[in-house]
Amino acid sequence: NKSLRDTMAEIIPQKQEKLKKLRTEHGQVVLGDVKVENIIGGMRGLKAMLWEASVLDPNEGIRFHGHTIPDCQKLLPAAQGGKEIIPESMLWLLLTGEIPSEAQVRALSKEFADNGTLDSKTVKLIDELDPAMHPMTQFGIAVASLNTTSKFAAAYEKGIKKTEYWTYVLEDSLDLIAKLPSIAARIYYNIRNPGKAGSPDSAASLAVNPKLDLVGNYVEQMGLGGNDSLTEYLRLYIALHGDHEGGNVSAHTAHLVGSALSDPYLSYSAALFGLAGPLHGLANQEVLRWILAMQKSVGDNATREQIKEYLWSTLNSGQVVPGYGHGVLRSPDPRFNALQQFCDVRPELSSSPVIRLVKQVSEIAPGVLKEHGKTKNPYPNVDATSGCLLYHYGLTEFKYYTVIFGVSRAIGALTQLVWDRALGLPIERPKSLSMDAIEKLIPK
Ligand code: FAM
Repeated sequence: NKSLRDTMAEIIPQKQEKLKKLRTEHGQVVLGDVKVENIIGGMRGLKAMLWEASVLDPNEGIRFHGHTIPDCQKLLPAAQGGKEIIPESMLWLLLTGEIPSEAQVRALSKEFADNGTLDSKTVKLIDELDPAMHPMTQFGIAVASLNTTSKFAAAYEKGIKKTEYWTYVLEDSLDLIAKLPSIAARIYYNIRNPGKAGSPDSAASLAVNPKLDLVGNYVEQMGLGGNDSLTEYLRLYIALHGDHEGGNVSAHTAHLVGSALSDPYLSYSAALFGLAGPLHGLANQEVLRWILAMQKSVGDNATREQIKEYLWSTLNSGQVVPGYGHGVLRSPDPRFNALQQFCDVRPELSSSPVIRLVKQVSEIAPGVLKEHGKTKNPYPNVDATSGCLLYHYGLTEFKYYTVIFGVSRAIGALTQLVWDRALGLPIERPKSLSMDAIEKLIPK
């Protein structure tokens, strides 16, 4: 039952050796061409980033160190008394590539609870933010402000060896992951209780119970404790949203900003602002808005034809169908399937009108999107259902949904940041070209 730090210290030299070999023996191997269309097409399809913890197969979906989601559901320890994967287990797998023991996961939960309490300055900062500010903006501000506590930034200022960077980045990352639920819950409290920010009553929302796992605490801190189904859902949701290889906006942003040796708080804050875009993390909020509008229009017992018509009206008005399509995936998202299965085995969920409608749409929309003929992937992505479940559980503040995604994405983005420094990766600096410069390179 080795500690996480000892496990990392053991694995890192092996990985460093592997990278050195790749560079010296295969550094000149060509893995693909750069086409003009890659440059003007958001770098789609360019194999241009190192990302250790997960690889997205266009057809099979995400694999975490080679493990599929169903594998992880079988292998990774759950919370005490729970069945679903917890973020602590997923973080251990992402960081080390190993399946943790139950004792290792419990130790990590305890460490997070011990370090989860926010200092009074951070609480004051959050409480003083304009409650009308989007919760993701509040989240990014609070996370960035913690950089005053960065062990990496302090050590760098003093002068440390490059080989030591990763130890400080790991400490900061674990500290940030421990505090994210407290920050997120504080923002939630202030949205739900206008005018009560900083009141004596609000202090209760910050208490961290040393006996609970990360999500167990988060749910209590949001004031939603006592609902085991919601707690289990959030454990699964947060574990599954953790990592989706490196090229997505939030993950890539953390990696890019971190490559300038900005500390983990600044790097992850930048990632959160990318996550806040409607084509990325905000999609779950958009899906819910769209599904509720559909429900209002077609009612609770909609026919196939009515749903088809509604889908066409969305497409014909020039909008995307939110929750469908993906930059890399070309099949139904296994994260969507996992959340759908979570609903299928719980009658109180599968009979909920909104969740029923989501399922019906997922059976009909692929045909409509194929006929529409634009999107390369007509299948649901994870956002097609995630927000609707939150709504069912009574989280009716749509704008808050992406914050929960933000609590999750940290486990993947910060894992890679540790590896970036452990592997000594350099500052990222791709070459850009103007249209004139591209034209000059085109063979006549
Ligand atoms: N509905 C209608 N049209 C769509 C579409 C959808 N769901 N998805 C893609 N298209 C269109 C797209 O707008 C583009 O049209 P134009 O050529 O007119 O610009 C065309 O199909 C080709 O796009 P693509 O290559 O298939 O997709 P991209 O890689 O450019 O974009 C997404 C990927 C996810 C941004 C895009 O599918 C989309 O906008 N989906 C809806 C929003 C969404 O669900 N985002 C969440 C993604 C999720 F995985 C996450 O990050 N959380």
